[in-house]
Amino acid sequence: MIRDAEILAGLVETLRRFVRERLMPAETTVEETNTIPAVLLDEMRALGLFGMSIPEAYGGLGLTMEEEVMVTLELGYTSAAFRSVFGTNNGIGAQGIIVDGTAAQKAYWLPRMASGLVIGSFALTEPDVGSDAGAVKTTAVLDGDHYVLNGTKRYITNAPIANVFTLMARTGGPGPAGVTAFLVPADTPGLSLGAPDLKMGQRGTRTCDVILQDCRVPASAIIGGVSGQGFKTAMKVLNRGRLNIAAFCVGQAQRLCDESVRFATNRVQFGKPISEHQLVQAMLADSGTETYAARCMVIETARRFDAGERIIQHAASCKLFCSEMVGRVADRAVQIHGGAGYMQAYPVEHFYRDVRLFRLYEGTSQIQQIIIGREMCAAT
Ligand code: COS
Repeated sequence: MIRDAEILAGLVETLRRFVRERLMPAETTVEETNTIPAVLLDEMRALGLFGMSIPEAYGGLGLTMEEEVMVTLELGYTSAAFRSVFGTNNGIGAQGIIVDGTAAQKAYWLPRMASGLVIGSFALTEPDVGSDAGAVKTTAVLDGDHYVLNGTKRYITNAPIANVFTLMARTGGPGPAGVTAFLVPADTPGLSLGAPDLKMGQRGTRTCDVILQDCRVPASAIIGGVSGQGFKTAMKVLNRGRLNIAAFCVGQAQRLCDESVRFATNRVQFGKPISEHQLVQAMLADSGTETYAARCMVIETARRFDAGERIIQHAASCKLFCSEMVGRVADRAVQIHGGAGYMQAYPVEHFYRDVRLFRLYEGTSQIQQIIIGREMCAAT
């Protein structure tokens, strides 16, 4: 749902300019320094990027899903590291509070997250708990009016800069029904961070372990105030997150298509630009077509989301198709660039590494297939 087409067009245009004039020129610096320049973080805060999907009542822009998708298509045109710094505040770091939080939790945390002064993060994965998210081993034991948390969370995006974690821990018996979501401030005694993870790509994105050793949080830190609901909260958060990632993948694919066209029209071989060679045109055509198909499906699913439809299957389909699609597009982009595509002087080199993660996090492609298959069978 687009509430006001003119306002959205203005926002999209502003972000398009910001991406092209401010973020794209900084891509090489981010690659080299593994850090996002502080001045750009300030500009992101000023543009409201940290609170895009947080309701207006709490100081955010309150974008609908369709609006969020249109904006994300633009943001996907540059390095994924930029998205990851504000992405958790709009997505997995804040959505748990938005969908299931108490009034007090929303009133306290959301305005702080919307302004970007507080960074929210999402801690579900553990050393032994990845795809089987209902098997969380981190324990939360009631002691008076507090819970005592013990365990390790792994590969947690933005953990090194986070102020608060939506953290899933076990309060009850085995399986998803025993999992509870807590809001754990990063400065809680007993919470510490592991060494920074060294990753294949997405340089500038910070991840590390979050370690809990007798970390005490009040019972009021439970999202929604009811224990045993944490797995469902996490899944609801991921439904939306998967759609957002899918839209981001489309933005990345569009950039890769444009880089491929630019290179192919300038590179001359056998006496003419390689864009005039049919085998290169075939690669461009496949990438352009897949990017367009992916764009259509994310917009369609966002509309369904805004209409209140059950979109579990469609969000998983978007995540599956778009993340696999951008992998193919990145591979072709490197191929079209030839030897140049393997060189760091060309952006396709790091995009190729960066996009590999989209098939893994917020549910692997195989998990998306399981979700889609289950939903299809349940619907008959
Ligand atoms: N949206 C809303 N509710 C959901 C849901 C979804 N997408 N998926 C499951 N649920 C609900 C179910 O309806 C069920 O509720 P009831 O107990 O009321 O019936 C409950 O949650 C348990 O679901 P289920 O039995 O399907 O749980 P499983 O252990 O079989 O989990 C999958 C299934 C594989 C879907 C889940 O573990 C998953 O998504 N894993 C991937 C985790 C992931 O993405 N990790 C990345 C971490 S963040 S980077």
